[in-house]
Amino acid sequence: MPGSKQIHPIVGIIMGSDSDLETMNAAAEILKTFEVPFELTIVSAHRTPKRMVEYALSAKQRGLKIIIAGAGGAAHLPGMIASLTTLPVIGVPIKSSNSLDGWDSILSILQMPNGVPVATVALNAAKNAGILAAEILGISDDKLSGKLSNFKKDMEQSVLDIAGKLKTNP
Ligand code: RP5
Repeated sequence: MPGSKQIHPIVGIIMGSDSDLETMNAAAEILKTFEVPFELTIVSAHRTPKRMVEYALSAKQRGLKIIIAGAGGAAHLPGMIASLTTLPVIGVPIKSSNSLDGWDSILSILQMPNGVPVATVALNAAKNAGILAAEILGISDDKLSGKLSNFKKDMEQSVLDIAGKLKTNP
């Protein structure tokens, strides 16, 4: 469209199944708040391995700077993506229907071998994955860094407001 500005995604949000979407949407929502362009799709390490390889190998040349990958159970997606790209990968362990108690997913994503790191956030903590992605991008983007500072100030103020309302507050 004439005059319209094409916005290219710089964060890729991927997940092993559409059943992860409810959890992973939190990453998308917080990136929208910070006005960070992202793409979101399903890529399964086990069910679409060729798509996973294509996604990881093309990510950098397509302009992505960070990949957030969420998966549950035997959660190989974040680690396999990290093995195929030099982009930073943030892993979100998900307590899915096939997960015993979440530990399977946490350990599959966290306990990577030396040389292939995945920055693993807490169980189901897709919002934190989005914040971490924005913080990494904020290193070279002062405007984004300013938005993150305001986010932290707002968070602080909301806790202070709640504490101020507690009758037992000292
Ligand atoms: C994982 O298996 C997915 O990431 C998902 O968390 C889990 C269950 O997938 P579905 O059986 O719901 O498709 O690979």
